[in-house]
Order: sequence, then structure tokens, then C-alpha cells
Amino acid sequence: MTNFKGALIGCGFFAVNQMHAWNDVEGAEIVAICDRDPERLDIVGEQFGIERRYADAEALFSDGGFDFVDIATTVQGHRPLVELSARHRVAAICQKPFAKTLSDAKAMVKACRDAGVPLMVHENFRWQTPIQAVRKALDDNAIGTPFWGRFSFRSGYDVFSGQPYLAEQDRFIIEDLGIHTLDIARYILGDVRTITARTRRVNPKIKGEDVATMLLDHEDGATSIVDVSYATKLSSEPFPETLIELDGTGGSLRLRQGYQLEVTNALGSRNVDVSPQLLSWASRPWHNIQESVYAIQQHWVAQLRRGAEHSTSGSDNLKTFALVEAAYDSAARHQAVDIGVML
Ligand code: NAD
Ligand code: 89Y
Repeated sequence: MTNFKGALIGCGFFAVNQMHAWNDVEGAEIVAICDRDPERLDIVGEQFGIERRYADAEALFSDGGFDFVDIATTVQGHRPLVELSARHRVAAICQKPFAKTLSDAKAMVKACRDAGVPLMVHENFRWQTPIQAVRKALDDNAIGTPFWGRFSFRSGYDVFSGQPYLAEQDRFIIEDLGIHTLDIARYILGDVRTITARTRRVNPKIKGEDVATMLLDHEDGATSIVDVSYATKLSSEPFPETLIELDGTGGSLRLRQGYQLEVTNALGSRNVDVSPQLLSWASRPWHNIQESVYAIQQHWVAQLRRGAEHSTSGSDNLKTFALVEAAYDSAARHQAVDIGVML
């Protein structure tokens, strides 16, 4: 079977994980890279042996020779690069956050739909091994119908040394990290009717909010809490684990720190270790995220081959991105926000 050829745009902090994962993915290879920073371009080009290097995305597309583009820049580049890709009728993967605003995200989905090319958001957290294990427990009816949930990410990990731009943005934790937690809540309990949010900034050295607490009414009737913090100092640092509690009509489920999943139902209680693998190029504590990068990129290839929609397609991600925008709106106005009218 022939490999899909890809080009990666944005050779920064996180793209290195994507490049390692492309080496492991079956059915795809990266043939060209692009970064407007010549130093980053050379570092990644040398590390991964990529000869075709571009400082400018227009020049990359003019030369062509690839089936898809993997956009790993920060958010400012996402809309112009996805639209450029659509103009060249090239399939696109776009990092999260999908866009700066929901109206930009809608325009990006439309551009790719009109061009007839697949668009997937690199929303990888739902692909983490522990999150997949929770999804499977629900699919196996282990706790009946869930009616309540909590999706929690509380940490004191220094994310600013690797990603300094995070300290300078007006919006921080919901847009950067909570976006993943909200996506997991949707993936596990379904789409959301309304959201209510409260935010605050605890760390005086950053500009945006680093704590958010959100209450979600899911369309199927479940209620959930999504709480995220980068201001929480704990005896044992959980970064980057998402902890989950679910109560259902037939039992309950707890995904605890250390990747331990406890399921309780009429048969009793059982605990399963759902730790992610440590891939050859991965390092703790990031290995959970790194494994999910490999998983989502393998999914990209599998769905391209089938001609089927991706789990986190652009149109699916509009429903996650709407929650981000609605959470900021709710926190500003101290009111619940209706998601349906935004989509
Ligand atoms: P970064 O600033 O380290 O890297 C971005 C790179 O893109 C830089 O080298 C920059 O020069 C380049 N760039 C920007 N605009 C460009 C353009 N128009 N053309 C060519 N090159 C361009 O940022 P990062 O920390 O690697 O984050 C990149 C994205 O990845 C962000 O959107 C971030 O939210 C996301 N991210 C995702 C995860 C995840 O688990 N999914 C984790 C971390 C970061
Ligand atoms: O940028 C963020 C992400 O997507 O996952 C963790 C992170 O790197 C820091 O919050």
C-alpha cells in the first residue's frame, strides 16, 4: 500500500512529538517541513532527516508533492493556513485550539467542505489510553446509563517554560487545556445544551485565567462538572492526567491518579491499570499525551484510507470550540449560555 505524503507546518515545541509519531505511523510519511523561524526549521529538519524545508507556506504549497498538511503552529496561523490548504485542495490536520473565534472555525470548516477535502483537529486527549478505557467501559454497559460526571485536571506543573506564550495570552487555561477536558466531557457524556462557568487568575505572573470551574447540561440529561487548574499544588503532581468520576444507573466509575480505573457495579468492584505505553521516543510525564499523538495520527491515516469522517473532524470540533467560547462568555456575564444557538 502506498504511503500518504504529508508536509508539516510549524516546527516548534509540540511539533517534535508529531514528527516522532509520523515516524511510527503506518501508511504516512512527512516529505517537507515549513517554519518561518530558520533555526527551528533546521533543528527539526536535521533531527528527522527532512531535506525539503520552507520558510514560507505559500512556497511549500506552490511546490506541492504531498497529500496532506499537518498544521502545528500556534493559533494565529490556523485559519490562514487551513484556508490556504483548502485553496490547494490538500487535506488538513489543524492543532488545537482550532481558531481564535467560533466564526473563524466555522469559516475553516466551510472552506474545506467546499473544497471537498478532509479536515481534522489535532484534539488528541480523547485518544489517551485511560480515556479510551473509560469510553469502552460505558460502551460495555459497565455502569448503566451515566447521569453525573466530573472531568478534572488540577496541576501545578510549569507549562510556561516549554510554552512561554501561554503566560502572555488574555485567555489561558480554558483555551489551552480546558478545551481538551471539555472535549473529553463531550466524548464521554455527549453533546452539551448549556454551560455555566467561573474563572480566576491565581498566578500573578501570567495574564489569563489559570482556574476554571464549569457546569455542563448534556443533551441526554446527564450533568457534569469540568474543573481545570494550573494553580494547584499537590503532594504528588498529576500532570497531565485527566481524572474522571461517573455515576450511572447500574454502577460507578473512577479514573484515579496513577492511571487506575475502578468500576463498581452489581458484580462488585474491580480495579484496572490503564497506564499509557511509554513509546520509544516518549518521556514521562508527557508519555500519556505523546501516545495519544501517535493514536490520533494513525486514526488520520485509517480514515483517509476509508474515506470516512475523523473522530475529531472540523465539524465535530465546532461543538467543543463553542464550549470554550461559551465558557468565557458565561464567566464574563455570570449567566448560563445556550450552546445550540451558537452552532
Ligand atoms: P511554538 O511556538 O513552540 O511553535 C510554533 C512554531 O510555528 C514556531 O516555530 C513558529 O515559528 C511557527 N510558525 C508560526 N506561524 C507560522 C506560519 N504562519 N508559517 C510557518 N511557521 C509558523 O508552539 P507550540 O507550543 O509547539 O504549540 C503549537 C500548537 O500546538 C499550539 O496551537 C498549541 O496549543 C498546540 N499544542 C497542542 C498540544 C496537544 O496535546 N494537542 C500540546 C501542546 C501544544
Ligand atoms: O498546550 C497544552 C496542551 O494542549 O496540552 C498540555 C499543554 O501542553 C499545556 O497546557
